[in-house]
Amino acid sequence: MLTTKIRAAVLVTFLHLTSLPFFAQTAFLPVDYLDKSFHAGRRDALRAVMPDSSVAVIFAYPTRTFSNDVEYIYHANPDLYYFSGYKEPHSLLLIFKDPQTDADGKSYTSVLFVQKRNPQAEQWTGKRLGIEGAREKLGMEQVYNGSDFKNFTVDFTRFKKILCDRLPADVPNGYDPADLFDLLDQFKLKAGFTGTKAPASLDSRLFTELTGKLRRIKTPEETLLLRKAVEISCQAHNEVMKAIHPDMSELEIQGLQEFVHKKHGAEGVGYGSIIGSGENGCVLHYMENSKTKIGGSLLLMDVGAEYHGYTADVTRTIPADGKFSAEEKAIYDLVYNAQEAAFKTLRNGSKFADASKAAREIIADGLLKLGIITDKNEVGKYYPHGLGHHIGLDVHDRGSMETLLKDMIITIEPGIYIPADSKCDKKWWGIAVRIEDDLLITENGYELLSGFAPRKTEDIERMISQKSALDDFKLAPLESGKKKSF
Ligand SMILES: [Mn+2]
Repeated sequence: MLTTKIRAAVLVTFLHLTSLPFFAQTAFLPVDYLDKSFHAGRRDALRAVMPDSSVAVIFAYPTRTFSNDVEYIYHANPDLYYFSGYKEPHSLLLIFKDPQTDADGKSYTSVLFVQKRNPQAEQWTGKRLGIEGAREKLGMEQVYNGSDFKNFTVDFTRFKKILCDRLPADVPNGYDPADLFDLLDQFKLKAGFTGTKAPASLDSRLFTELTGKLRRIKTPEETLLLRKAVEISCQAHNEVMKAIHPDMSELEIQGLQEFVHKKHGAEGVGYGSIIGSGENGCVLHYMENSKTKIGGSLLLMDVGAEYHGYTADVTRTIPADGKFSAEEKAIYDLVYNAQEAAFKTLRNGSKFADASKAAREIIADGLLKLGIITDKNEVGKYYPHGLGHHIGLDVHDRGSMETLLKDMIITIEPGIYIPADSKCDKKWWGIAVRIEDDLLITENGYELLSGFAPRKTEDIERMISQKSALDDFKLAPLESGKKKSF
């Protein structure tokens, strides 16, 4: 990767370049993105529940520094994507409850401010949709460059409610006079902020509530993308099961998981992949994955593919040596039974608290019987987290799940974690088990979307005994690794 210092010099040389040939940008691209009618439908659905005289204001997420002049791979704000399909930074979407009229007397209900086309910048960071692209590809009627927001006549003070998420903080003011910093700045001026104090009409609680009500119920298009993300994730887990060997490293297993994702077109992961062998599995969000040899203990893998923005969330815990020990199986079966008990409660209209209670009861009873705890109230020591959450454009997707409804897609993920030095027989030390599945709530029950990857101990052992195409994937040893001294 080149640095921006070189970039500045090169820019001068290539100023005459406008854009890449058209065919190079359209051939062999995925064809199953959400359609513009989906996003238009979501805007209509939001407008239908917005209160009278209100406007929803949705800013792009800021870009983030990875190192020096290198940025993290950009992730779009899920709300902005959901309601417009726009995935670029430095942008702003307005959605109005009541139709507005432009200077030509044309009525509109939403406005998108996009990143301005810039051939020089696009040569470095990729093609921008611009005004025309946002009109054609996203079907947005009112589209302007971000630089037009400053003089755009919208009097935010006349709305009874300005619905918006928490505004992004610590946003740097870059060289672009219409970057996110400026958009935020101009919004605050227009909306009547006094210093950092927001006007009384600004309501992020209601924004969260209304968008959560929409986003927690998946449309058929979204369900299809989530099904795909989940199936890809399961296939990755299965391939690791087949290929696993105690000599492997945690990083290597992460690589195998993510290789399968990408082989199937998943652009990334929905969260940092968690590959914890032995006691590392006790760290709930362990992402270092630094152990060079997983050995023969249990391996906890919490890895989910993100496909076209929608992320799976699947955890499997497997014996790296191919066979669960008696202690490992005892703990595993407890988690499995807890998960099954939770599954049984699920259906349209059921209470998530009932699923949580069912799972917690089984784990508490089981730990008591095994002598790991002496009082059921101690269960939280070894099962310290909740039972599940929505998935979608965020891995912890927005929306209440107090009452489960048809077409929600949720995870059920009980776990037991027994770190060394716990106050129990040391034969249990270092055992960590989580089983996490993704389920579609239906009228009378649920559909297990992640059933592609085995969950029962005997099925996992059978999967591990299978051959993997990756068994024969051998790389030459590193020459630099042979050197013993400088
Ligand atoms: Mn989860």
